[in-house]
Amino acid sequence: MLIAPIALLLTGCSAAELPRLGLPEAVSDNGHRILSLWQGSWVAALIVGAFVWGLIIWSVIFHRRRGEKIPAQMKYNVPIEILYTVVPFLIVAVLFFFTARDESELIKISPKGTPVHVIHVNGIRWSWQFTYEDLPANTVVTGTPENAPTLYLPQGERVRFDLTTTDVNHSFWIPAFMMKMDLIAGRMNQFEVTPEKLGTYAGKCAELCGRDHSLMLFKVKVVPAAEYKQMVNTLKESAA
Ligand SMILES: [Cu+2]
Repeated sequence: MLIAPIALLLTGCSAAELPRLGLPEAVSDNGHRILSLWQGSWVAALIVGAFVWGLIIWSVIFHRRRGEKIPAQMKYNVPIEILYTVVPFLIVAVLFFFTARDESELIKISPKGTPVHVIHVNGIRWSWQFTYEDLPANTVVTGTPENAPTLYLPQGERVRFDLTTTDVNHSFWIPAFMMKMDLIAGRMNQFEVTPEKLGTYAGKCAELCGRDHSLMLFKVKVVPAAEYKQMVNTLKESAA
C-alpha cells in the first residue's frame, strides 16, 4: 500500500505519469501495446512480490524463535520442491506468452497493396541515411555526425522502415515510440508504425557500433499527413 506514495516521492513524477511506471506517453500505435505489456508485467511482479513478502512476514512473526527448543528438522519435502519448480515455470510461461503475442503483432508487416509509406533507413558509421521510397523523387537525406538528419513522418498514416547498414551493426531507436530494431549487416529488418501525435522526438543508435556511436543521432518530426510530402521536399533541398 505504501508503494504508490513511495514511488511518487522517489521519482518526483505526477499522478498522471505514475500508471505508466516510468515509460513515456504513447505517441504511436505500437506504444499502446508496449505500454500495456510493461504495465501488465509490473502488476504480475507486484502480485508475486506481495505474496512472497506476505509469506516472509508470516514466517518471521509466527515462526520466530520461542525458547531454546530446536524445531523439527526436515530434509526433503517433495510436494514443496515440485511446487517451487512448477510455479516459477508458470510465471515465465505467462510472461513469455504475452511477450511473444505482442512481439508478433509489433513486427507484423502490412500485406502487399496496403498503402504504406516506405522509408529505407541505412546506418552508416556514424550517421543515418533516410530514403523516402514512396515519394516520386526517391528523396535521400544523408546525415553526418555534425549535422544530424531529420526524419519526417506523417501523422496517422502507416510507415514501414526497411533497415539496412553500410558497415557494422547499428540499432534504430526512437525512444518515444518505445521500440527499436537492429540494422544487421547483410540483411534487411523491417517494422511498421503509425505515428499518432504531432511533435519532434529524438532518435539514436542503440548498438555500440564504434568510436562515434554517441554521435549517431537524428530528429524525428511527426507532421500532419497533408504536409508530409512537402516537408520532405524542403528537407531534400536543405540537405543537398
Ligand atoms: Cu550505430
